[in-house]
Amino acid sequence: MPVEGSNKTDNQDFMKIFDARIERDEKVEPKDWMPDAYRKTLIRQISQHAHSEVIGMQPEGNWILRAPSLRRKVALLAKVQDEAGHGLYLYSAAETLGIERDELYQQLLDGKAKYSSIFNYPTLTWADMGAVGWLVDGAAIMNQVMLTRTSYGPYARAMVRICKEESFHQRQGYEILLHLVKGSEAQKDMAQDALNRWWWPSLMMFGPTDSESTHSEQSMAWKIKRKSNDELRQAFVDATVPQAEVLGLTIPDPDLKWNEERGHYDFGPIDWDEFWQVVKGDGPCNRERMAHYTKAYEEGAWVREAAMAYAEKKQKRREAAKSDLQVA
Ligand code: FAQ
Repeated sequence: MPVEGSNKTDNQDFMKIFDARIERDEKVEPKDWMPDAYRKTLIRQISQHAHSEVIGMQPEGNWILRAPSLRRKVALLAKVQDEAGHGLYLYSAAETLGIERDELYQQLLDGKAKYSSIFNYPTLTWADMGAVGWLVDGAAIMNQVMLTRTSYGPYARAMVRICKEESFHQRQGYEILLHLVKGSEAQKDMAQDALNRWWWPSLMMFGPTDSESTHSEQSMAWKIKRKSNDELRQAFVDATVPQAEVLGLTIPDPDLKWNEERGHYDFGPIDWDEFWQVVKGDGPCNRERMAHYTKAYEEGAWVREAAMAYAEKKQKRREAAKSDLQVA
């Protein structure tokens, strides 16, 4: 594989081939030449995405033991396990770009890598399991369906499977709320309260407005992103408002209104100060999430060591068998 910076003329030629590939909508694969900045952008985005899936297990994991029935417990357990699996596919996709998984973990532990702002909010009641599935997974799907068409092959392929699983997650969340709104007044109030708390943070998940987004322009040019943060946020609002109507719940936004001319819902201003505060580590649960992650990482050291020792033993056996064959 040609190395960037090895020769200026070569790199210009490789760049032309790369640009033409993007232009033709062909996937870039791990062994293809790619600009260093493209590789770095993907490592950043895919690893942040992986970290989000893994840290994202915490708010719901918190309710597995308190699920109100066996059926709910089984569904929630399966969902949380799926999120772990998504993290693993995504770490594997990031590794194809030439970075070790341990380094990715370390970046998260050192606070150098981000994870989605949404997972720094607390899950206070059972209705939050409904709201997280409906809104958080709903927002994640909106973003990830676009990413099934991203230009980097391994990321695009991981997204196809992840989206299928996320759509089960979204439905299980919506179904929890559907059940609650048909219940007692107290249950309906619990569902409304969860929507009130999760609505705005869910809109923030799509990232800063296009005018404030540092990476969007380049990522769109490279077809890593196919739709902008604001486009996706709007699509999410348009898809979610009718779902809230079916639930008989009120979206906590007095400015929310159908705009006939635009063919979209208008919605009120997002509190970007809150968003940046959470992103910078000062949200309601940032410290708790990282403390839990760090503890789990440290306590899992023996598993990683055992897996490495087993892999080395297998490798040695394979090599011994190979040299026996050569002698024979
Ligand atoms: N939280 O220039 P942009 C899930 C940062 S998966 C924290 O617009 P970009 C499944 C951004 O990194 C949820 N930071 O950035 C699930 C950048 O900072 P940097 C995760 C954020 O990359 C459900 C800076 O702001 N999904 O939920 C956020 O072009 C339930 C400027 O932003 C993905 O990661 C944020 N919300 O666009 C699991 C999808 N937004 O890196 C469990 C893949 C922005 O320069 C339970 N990622 N920032 O230091 C993407 O599509 C993109 O990375 C965006 C951001 C759209 C998130």
